[in-house]
Amino acid sequence: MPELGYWKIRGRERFYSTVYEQGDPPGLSREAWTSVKPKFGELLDFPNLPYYIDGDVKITQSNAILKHIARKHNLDGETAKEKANVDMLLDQAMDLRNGVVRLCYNKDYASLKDEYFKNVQTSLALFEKKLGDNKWFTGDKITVVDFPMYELLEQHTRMKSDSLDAYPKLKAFLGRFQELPKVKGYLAQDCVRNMPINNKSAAFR
Ligand SMILES: N[C@@H](CCC(=O)N[C@@H](CS)C(=O)NCC(=O)O)C(=O)O
Repeated sequence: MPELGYWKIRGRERFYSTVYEQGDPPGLSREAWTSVKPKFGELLDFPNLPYYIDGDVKITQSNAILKHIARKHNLDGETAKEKANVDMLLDQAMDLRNGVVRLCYNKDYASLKDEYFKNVQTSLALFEKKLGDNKWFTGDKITVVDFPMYELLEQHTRMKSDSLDAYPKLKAFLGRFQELPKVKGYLAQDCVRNMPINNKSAAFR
């Protein structure tokens, strides 16, 4: 079974999971990972978290990992147009993630939050328009993109419960995704429900 190495925070897919837990405050030690990271230099070209080891595929970079898993499960789009959309949306989702991660790990989270939610409207409106009347972000068939998009949009509603109220299509997408039987079963597990989104050093977990 493939191995995913990551922090003890929310992750995805069926895998053999190696979790690295950050130390508690005040030290917030990253030693669980940094103490073994040099050893990973023998296995990985660019040691980092997450890493993914699947036979002779040994990779880091979140989107490379997602695309590898997607190709194995035919979730990377069918036509050239769909594949291009998948690639674009994965990077677009990463841009959204980087913005929200910057906020969540900022010690001034409380004072910056309103400004963040004001500014993110432009981005949410574009995702709403892109989704349109499609079931999934690239059309009728679910692709890998729908996974990080679910994760990110759901996180926004955790941070601010009404954050998708102006985006009925995004809201319906969240409902549709979490009703998929396998997703529903996955999300119902205590270990998933109780898994924080961010590390202990974050202001919003
Ligand atoms: N571009 C990389 C970023 C990787 C990254 O920044 N990982 C963070 C956690 S999200 C980390 O703690 N890495 C451990 C390290 O820097 O050694 C990706 O998308 O995977």
